[in-house]
Amino acid sequence: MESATVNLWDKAGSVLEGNWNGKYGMTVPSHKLYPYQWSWDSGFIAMGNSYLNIDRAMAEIDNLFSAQWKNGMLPHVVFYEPSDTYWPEPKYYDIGRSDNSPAHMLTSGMTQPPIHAISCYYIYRNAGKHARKFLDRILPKLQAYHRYLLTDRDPEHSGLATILHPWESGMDDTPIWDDVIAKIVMNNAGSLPEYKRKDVEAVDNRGGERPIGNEYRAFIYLVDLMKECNYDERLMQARSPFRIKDVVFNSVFYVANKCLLELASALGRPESETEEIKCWMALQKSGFQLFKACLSGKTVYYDYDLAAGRQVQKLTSSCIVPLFTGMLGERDAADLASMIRQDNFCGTGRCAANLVPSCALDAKEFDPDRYWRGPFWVNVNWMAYYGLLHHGYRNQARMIRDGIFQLVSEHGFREYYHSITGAGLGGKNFSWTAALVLDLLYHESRETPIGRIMPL
Ligand code: 2M8
Repeated sequence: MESATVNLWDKAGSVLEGNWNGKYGMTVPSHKLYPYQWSWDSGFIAMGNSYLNIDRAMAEIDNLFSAQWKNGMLPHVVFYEPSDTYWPEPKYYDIGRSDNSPAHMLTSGMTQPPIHAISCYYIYRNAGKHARKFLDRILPKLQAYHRYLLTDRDPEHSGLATILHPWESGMDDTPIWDDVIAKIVMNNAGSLPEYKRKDVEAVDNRGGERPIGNEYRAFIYLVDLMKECNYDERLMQARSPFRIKDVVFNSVFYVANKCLLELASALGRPESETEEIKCWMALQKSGFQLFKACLSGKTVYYDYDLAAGRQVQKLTSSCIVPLFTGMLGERDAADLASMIRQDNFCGTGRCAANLVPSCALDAKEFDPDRYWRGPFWVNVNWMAYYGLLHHGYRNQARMIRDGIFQLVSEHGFREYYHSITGAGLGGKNFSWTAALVLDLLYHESRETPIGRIMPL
């Protein structure tokens, strides 16, 4: 590696080191702002640590899964000890209302994109025999999680899991659910929950980068509704105004199933398990038709709002993420690659780097510094990178990778970046940004696990 990249490698490693919590065997996303263990953050972190410290990578996943619910649900936050810098606090979720919740731990009552089988595939490729015992105990848990997503979370048998809260998508305030949120606010005018937020204090929020007040109140309204339903899956789906088949969640899920299948075959799991995964993948593949649409003669993918019975046709970074699945035909892939090159994404020269902003530049909702409504996020661009590479758009993929390197070199490992100025925003020393930079740096010289899995 050249000295600039060695430098980045070392810096990324120290971010993960600094965020590691040895007492509980997990890594926080960023001190103060996110003081607990977050599910998909830990998935990305384990990928990064699979290059640096395989024992930590395994501990990260083991500890997360020790909080798995009895129905297979993997909670999006695991609370170890109280912190006064984040709200909702551990007890707010009151998970004892559900017979499925673990008795020994405090967790949230919802999930997040199921990235973890991909992380376990990284561990398998990078650890060899050392990971055997870990994989033997984690595989049944992954299988149970994926089964939960395609049964309890897909009563329609569509092959697509439904999310019941914006936080389950990981892209909290994306414009995709503006209409649903607006309806919740309108229907509950004057009665939305009041509380004291801590996230706006934990981060320098002078620019107002975090989600706005009404959005946050609607988020808490939805948590309260889940609690009222005692986290009963059927009841939640019958009562919730927020029921979305989400493109990013389901794209990640498809790749996770690819990895799970590889792992199950490599470890000699029973045929019933590998067959089950193959059936899921076939169903998922046909399910993606629900997302497919045509925009100016080109294929694009949109979320589907089950409650409204229609696609949510908003141009955000989600639209191009199906590239990451590797399941698209060459024409559809070419359409998405060209969309990334267009003026309203990377093409204008208006942006600080050649990266995909979280919302299209010409959308009325575009806001270059507000959370998931315009800034650059490294994890979504990492997905775009591998998707482009897989479909043969090598130069375009390199532009994305270089854009990420440019931002972290100039502005540090931040949670997200202003898409016009490139300024770092949100949490500092952010774990998944560091972890994914490690993966991209490694990919410079050698094949990475995800690079191997894509052709499947
Ligand atoms: C953000 O979400 C949390 C709620 O889960 C929050 O805003 O308080 C999202 O960016 C999510 O994707 C991420 O996992 C989490 C921790 O980094 O922060």
